[in-house]
Amino acid sequence: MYGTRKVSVVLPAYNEEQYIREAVEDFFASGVVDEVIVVDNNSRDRTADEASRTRARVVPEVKQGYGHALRRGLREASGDLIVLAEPDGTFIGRDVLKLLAYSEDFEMVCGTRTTRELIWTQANMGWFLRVGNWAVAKMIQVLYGGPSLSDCGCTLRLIHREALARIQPDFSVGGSHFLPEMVILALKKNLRIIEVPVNYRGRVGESKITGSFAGTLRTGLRMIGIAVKYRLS
Ligand SMILES: Nc1nc2c(ncn2[C@@H]2O[C@H](COP(=O)(O)OP(=O)(O)OP(=O)(O)O)[C@@H](O)[C@H]2O)c(=O)[nH]1
Ligand SMILES: [Mg+2]
Repeated sequence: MYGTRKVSVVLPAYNEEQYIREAVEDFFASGVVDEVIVVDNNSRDRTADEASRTRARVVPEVKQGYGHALRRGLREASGDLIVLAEPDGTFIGRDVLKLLAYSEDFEMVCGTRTTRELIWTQANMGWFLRVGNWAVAKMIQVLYGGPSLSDCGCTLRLIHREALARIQPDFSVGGSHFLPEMVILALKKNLRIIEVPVNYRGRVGESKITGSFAGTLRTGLRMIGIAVKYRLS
């Protein structure tokens, strides 16, 4: 609980057997998390088994994709404040407290992985990823007259249930470029958004999206595509 508000954490999981249990425990260990939803996205390893040994609620999502998994988790979460994160060891459970501190004043609080002091040595945050995330975030900021944005690809973020209800019906992206759609829809509804610096560590287990240059480029181009599409529509 955060004050009188129930806090949910959504963890999209595709073959994350190595860290899923520790991730669930780490988020509960923050002391403020009431519910963890693990969305098992057709994992072929023991992700679901491992998750079911924890206090998390495990829900299967058969539509394959990062966006589909997050959208399913957002539908399942029962909290007043809903946090999106990843179960791969890149994010730290106690950083939820940073998001919560700003949730008093903002309807959406997005993590940013651009603060050098918080990027761990092993983190997958090379220059291309860092500059690319920053450039697409700035593009969205300019196109939609948003607040200062510096990272368009940070899963760790918080949204109020009422704010989510206003944008949820318009979600359309099921792939790896879901996060910018979420921000763009929120900006179009004039929701109050702020970014806060969060820790970013190296991942445990195999990377699925930004582990390769090609994967990063593909996701980046899709993010630009969605930013332009909504501006023209
Ligand atoms: N790529 C991908 N990720 C999925 C899918 N379903 C759920 N996920 C989860 O979405 C999160 C993002 O994928 P990651 O491989 O961590 O990608 P990333 O965060 O860009 O890069 P790294 O953490 O450095 O590997 C992970 O928690 C995945 O388990 C899916 O269909 N595709
Ligand atoms: Mg990751």
